[in-house]
Amino acid sequence: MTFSISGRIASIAAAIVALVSLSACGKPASPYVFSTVQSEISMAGEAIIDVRLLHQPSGKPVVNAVIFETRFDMEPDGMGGMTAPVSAQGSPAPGIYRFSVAPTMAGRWELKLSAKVQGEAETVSGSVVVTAQ
Ligand SMILES: [Cu+2]
Repeated sequence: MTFSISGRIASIAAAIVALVSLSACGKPASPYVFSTVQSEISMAGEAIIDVRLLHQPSGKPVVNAVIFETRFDMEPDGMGGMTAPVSAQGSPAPGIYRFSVAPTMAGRWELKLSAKVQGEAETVSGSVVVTAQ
Protein backbone atom coordinates (compact mmCIF):
# COMPACT_ATOMS: atom_id res chain seq x y z
CA MET A 1 0.00 0.00 0.00
CA THR A 2 1.56 3.28 -1.05
CA PHE A 3 -1.10 5.88 -0.27
CA SER A 4 0.63 9.08 0.67
CA ILE A 5 -0.85 11.45 3.21
CA SER A 6 -0.83 14.30 0.68
CA GLY A 7 -2.64 12.13 -1.85
CA ARG A 8 -5.40 11.37 0.66
CA ILE A 9 -5.70 15.03 1.63
CA ALA A 10 -5.99 15.93 -2.04
CA SER A 11 -8.79 13.43 -2.59
CA ILE A 12 -10.65 14.61 0.53
CA ALA A 13 -10.29 18.20 -0.67
CA ALA A 14 -11.62 17.21 -4.10
CA ALA A 15 -14.62 15.54 -2.45
CA ILE A 16 -15.35 18.67 -0.41
CA VAL A 17 -15.13 20.86 -3.53
CA ALA A 18 -17.53 18.50 -5.31
CA LEU A 19 -20.01 18.68 -2.41
CA VAL A 20 -19.86 22.47 -2.20
CA SER A 21 -20.37 22.95 -5.92
CA LEU A 22 -23.26 20.47 -5.84
CA SER A 23 -25.08 22.43 -3.13
CA ALA A 24 -24.30 25.75 -4.83
CA CYS A 25 -25.98 24.57 -8.00
CA GLY A 26 -28.93 23.06 -6.14
CA LYS A 27 -31.96 22.39 -8.30
CA PRO A 28 -31.75 23.59 -11.89
CA ALA A 29 -33.75 26.76 -12.43
CA SER A 30 -37.26 26.11 -13.68
CA PRO A 31 -37.96 27.23 -17.25
CA TYR A 32 -41.43 28.30 -16.04
CA VAL A 33 -41.78 31.77 -14.60
CA PHE A 34 -44.73 33.27 -12.76
CA SER A 35 -45.14 37.05 -12.82
CA THR A 36 -47.85 39.52 -11.89
CA VAL A 37 -49.66 41.71 -14.35
CA GLN A 38 -49.88 44.37 -11.64
CA SER A 39 -47.96 44.33 -8.41
CA GLU A 40 -50.18 46.58 -6.28
CA ILE A 41 -53.56 45.60 -4.88
CA SER A 42 -56.11 47.51 -2.92
CA MET A 43 -57.17 46.72 0.62
CA ALA A 44 -60.62 48.09 -0.15
CA GLY A 45 -62.91 45.23 -1.09
CA GLU A 46 -61.98 42.27 -3.20
CA ALA A 47 -58.52 42.32 -4.76
CA ILE A 48 -57.63 40.54 -7.97
CA ILE A 49 -54.21 39.19 -8.84
CA ASP A 50 -53.61 38.17 -12.45
CA VAL A 51 -50.63 35.87 -12.75
CA ARG A 52 -48.85 35.28 -16.03
CA LEU A 53 -47.21 31.89 -16.51
CA LEU A 54 -44.49 31.90 -19.12
CA HIS A 55 -42.26 29.18 -20.55
CA GLN A 56 -39.14 31.29 -20.65
CA PRO A 57 -37.04 29.35 -23.22
CA SER A 58 -39.77 29.64 -25.86
CA GLY A 59 -41.25 32.93 -24.62
CA LYS A 60 -44.70 31.38 -24.89
CA PRO A 61 -47.54 31.74 -22.40
CA VAL A 62 -48.48 28.46 -20.73
CA VAL A 63 -52.13 27.70 -21.39
CA ASN A 64 -54.30 25.12 -19.65
CA ALA A 65 -52.10 24.80 -16.59
CA VAL A 66 -53.92 23.32 -13.62
CA ILE A 67 -53.10 25.27 -10.51
CA PHE A 68 -53.82 23.00 -7.60
CA GLU A 69 -52.12 24.58 -4.64
CA THR A 70 -52.10 28.17 -3.49
CA ARG A 71 -51.03 30.01 -0.39
CA PHE A 72 -51.19 33.74 0.24
CA ASP A 73 -49.02 34.97 3.09
CA MET A 74 -46.85 37.86 4.27
CA GLU A 75 -43.49 36.11 4.13
CA PRO A 76 -41.88 39.02 2.20
CA ASP A 77 -42.50 41.19 5.27
CA GLY A 78 -41.33 38.51 7.72
CA MET A 79 -44.83 37.27 8.54
CA GLY A 80 -44.94 33.90 6.82
CA GLY A 81 -47.50 32.72 9.35
CA MET A 82 -50.01 35.42 8.41
CA THR A 83 -52.22 34.05 5.68
CA ALA A 84 -55.33 35.35 3.95
CA PRO A 85 -57.93 33.67 1.75
CA VAL A 86 -57.20 33.11 -1.92
CA SER A 87 -59.45 31.57 -4.53
CA ALA A 88 -58.77 30.69 -8.14
CA GLN A 89 -60.96 32.51 -10.66
CA GLY A 90 -60.02 30.75 -13.87
CA SER A 91 -58.07 32.05 -16.82
CA PRO A 92 -59.29 35.36 -18.34
CA ALA A 93 -56.71 35.20 -21.16
CA PRO A 94 -54.28 32.60 -22.51
CA GLY A 95 -51.47 32.09 -20.02
CA ILE A 96 -53.10 34.37 -17.42
CA TYR A 97 -54.48 32.91 -14.19
CA ARG A 98 -56.72 35.01 -11.98
CA PHE A 99 -57.00 34.86 -8.21
CA SER A 100 -59.11 36.81 -5.80
CA VAL A 101 -57.51 37.54 -2.46
CA ALA A 102 -58.47 39.28 0.74
CA PRO A 103 -55.36 40.76 2.37
CA THR A 104 -55.90 41.64 6.03
CA MET A 105 -52.97 44.00 6.41
CA ALA A 106 -51.10 46.54 4.29
CA GLY A 107 -47.69 45.40 3.10
CA ARG A 108 -46.09 42.82 0.88
CA TRP A 109 -47.84 39.52 0.29
CA GLU A 110 -46.62 36.45 -1.58
CA LEU A 111 -48.95 34.31 -3.66
CA LYS A 112 -47.38 30.84 -3.83
CA LEU A 113 -48.50 28.52 -6.58
CA SER A 114 -48.05 24.94 -7.69
CA ALA A 115 -49.25 23.88 -11.10
CA LYS A 116 -49.49 20.95 -13.44
CA VAL A 117 -48.37 21.93 -16.92
CA GLN A 118 -49.22 19.84 -19.99
CA GLY A 119 -46.26 17.76 -21.15
CA GLU A 120 -44.36 18.38 -17.93
CA ALA A 121 -43.94 15.46 -15.52
CA GLU A 122 -42.84 17.57 -12.60
CA THR A 123 -44.97 20.01 -10.68
CA VAL A 124 -44.19 23.62 -11.53
CA SER A 125 -43.93 25.90 -8.52
CA GLY A 126 -43.40 29.59 -8.15
CA SER A 127 -44.69 32.74 -6.54
CA VAL A 128 -45.40 36.38 -7.09
CA VAL A 129 -45.18 39.26 -4.63
CA VAL A 130 -47.74 42.04 -4.48
CA THR A 131 -48.11 45.07 -2.24
CA ALA A 132 -51.44 45.64 -0.53
CA GLN A 133 -52.24 49.24 0.31
CU1 LIG B 1 -48.80 40.96 8.39
